[in-house]
Amino acid sequence: MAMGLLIRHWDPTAWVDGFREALGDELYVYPDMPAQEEITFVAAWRPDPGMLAHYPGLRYLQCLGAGVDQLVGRDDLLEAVVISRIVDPDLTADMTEHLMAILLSDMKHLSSYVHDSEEQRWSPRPYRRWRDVTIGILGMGELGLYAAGALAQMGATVLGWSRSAKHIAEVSSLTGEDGLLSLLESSDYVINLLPLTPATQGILSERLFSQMLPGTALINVGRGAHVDEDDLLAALDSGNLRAAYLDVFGQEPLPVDHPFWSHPSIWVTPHVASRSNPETVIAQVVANYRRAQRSESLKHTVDLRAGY
Ligand code: NDP
Ligand code: OXD
Repeated sequence: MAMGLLIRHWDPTAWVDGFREALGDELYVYPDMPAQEEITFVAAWRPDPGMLAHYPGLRYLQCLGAGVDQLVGRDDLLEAVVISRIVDPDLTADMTEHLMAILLSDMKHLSSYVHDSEEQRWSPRPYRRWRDVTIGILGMGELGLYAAGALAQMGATVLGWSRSAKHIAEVSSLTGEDGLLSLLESSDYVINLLPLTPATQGILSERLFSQMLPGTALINVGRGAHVDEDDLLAALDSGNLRAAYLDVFGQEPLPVDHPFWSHPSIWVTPHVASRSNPETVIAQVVANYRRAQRSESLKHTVDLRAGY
């Protein structure tokens, strides 16, 4: 048995060095990954369409990040392949830090003050404290739950929406269409931390924007394909949505001529909200590979029917 490492769109250097140190000759690295039966376990990030069909022995596919939309439902994969993903304290905490940075910057009007100081304008704006804001989180999994707890601890009112109900101190757990509606009707900030699945694709559309409080700010750190881009632009232009902080996009990198770049109410970050850290993640991937070698169940496997 051998492991293949197939990384696209990320700098692979630290991953290759770390996996090589842990696995030595058991590791093959793309593009020097021969199509041999021996490669039964592949650790991957965004393999190109069709690439996985070259590995007839593939039985275990380990995503190097949290979101598995890039791997589930591909037509270059056998149905029997087990897919697993990353759940990691750094990935979880980094996401919460990113969300807090955006929320605080918005609440404290930091980008307006940067603009004011460029124009030598002294113009204090109203204070907003954590206790003044209601934050709705779509998706209460590994990342959403932790963020919800941290924001509630800061004093914000936090509502979380998921398929199954959660029990977490100081956070209201909502489910179903009614739950979604009450979250949208009460939140000053709506954070998207859903996985991208057939059920959630395009969910951030006119239907949801029209139910949000006037002046809501959207923070999308899920996936770009959660957003209907035309509907988002229309909601911002009508003033129903006040601002959109976007970290993920249908096409990445975001094309230079995309209207999001120049929209005055959109802030773009280049898919950096949270990134798998090779220093912590390699060990858990190697542990999963060893489990596969012993024919044991892998950690953090994906429910292929649910798609996450
Ligand atoms: P999880 O799988 O742990 O959590 C997913 C959550 O979404 C669960 O609470 C689940 O409900 C809920 N959910 C799924 N489908 C639906 C639905 N149809 N209706 C309502 N709720 C639903 O994922 P993570 O928290 O680990 O990650 C979430 C996403 O964040 C990733 O899939 C990825 O796309 C994105 N991400 C983005 C990063 C960035 O840098 N921008 C970095 C890392 C991840 P239930 O609990 O009931 O199952
Ligand atoms: C992930 C990501 O899914 O970085 O881990 O987007």
